[in-house]
Amino acid sequence: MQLISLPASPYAARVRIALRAKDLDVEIAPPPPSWPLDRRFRYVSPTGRVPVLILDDGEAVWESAVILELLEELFPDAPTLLPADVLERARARQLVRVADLYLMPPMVALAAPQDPRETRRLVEQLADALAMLDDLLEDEGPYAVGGALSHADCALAPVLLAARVTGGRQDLDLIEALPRVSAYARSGSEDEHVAAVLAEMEDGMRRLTRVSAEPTDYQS
Ligand SMILES: N[C@@H](CCC(=O)N[C@@H](CS)C(=O)NCC(=O)O)C(=O)O
Repeated sequence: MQLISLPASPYAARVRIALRAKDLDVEIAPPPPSWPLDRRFRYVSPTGRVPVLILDDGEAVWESAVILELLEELFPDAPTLLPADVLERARARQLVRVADLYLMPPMVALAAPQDPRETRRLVEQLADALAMLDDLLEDEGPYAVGGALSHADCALAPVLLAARVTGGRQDLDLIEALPRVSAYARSGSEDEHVAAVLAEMEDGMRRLTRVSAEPTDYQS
């Protein structure tokens, strides 16, 4: 199998945490240089986005939450990342939805230049979503649901790293004042798989910052 992934992508990071936790042998590859417009890449990823999981028979599966679920079903003998209790399972899936529907959209929008009013609106939207997460998390860390690594942690740990970086770009700490979110973000890296992938993300983000700070031909 192959995972088309970028180190800094929170969506790809959640799948990489799951692959490590399940100890699955998967080649990690970047998208082609001309993505997301590359026609062959669109063939495996109709949305032009990463991550994409390419199975050994060439079948491509995209959408990170779907890939997480597929890994559970394809590899039933690997450690599960869904709690045994049916309600806890629902809660883990709910937290993945919170990441996708409420936390990621304002961060994705803030990654592009916005006018100051729109920036303020998006930062408020992100702060509201983080406050909601603070109410949803349990007091005991380092895992969000059921005392073990689950899809919820695969999704939330990378998103909270992205939220810290997004806030930092606005000279704001959006996490520190939220007791459960900040405790969870701190203790997340107690899990070796989460810690390894967060380190890859930080490295990827540092490289992106360096590339965007390098003078282009017309600047030099
Ligand atoms: N809903 C998708 C979102 C994936 C996504 O937006 N990935 C970003 C990287 S973080 C991407 O590929 N962006 C490229 C683009 O938007 O053109 C998923 O969960 O897999």
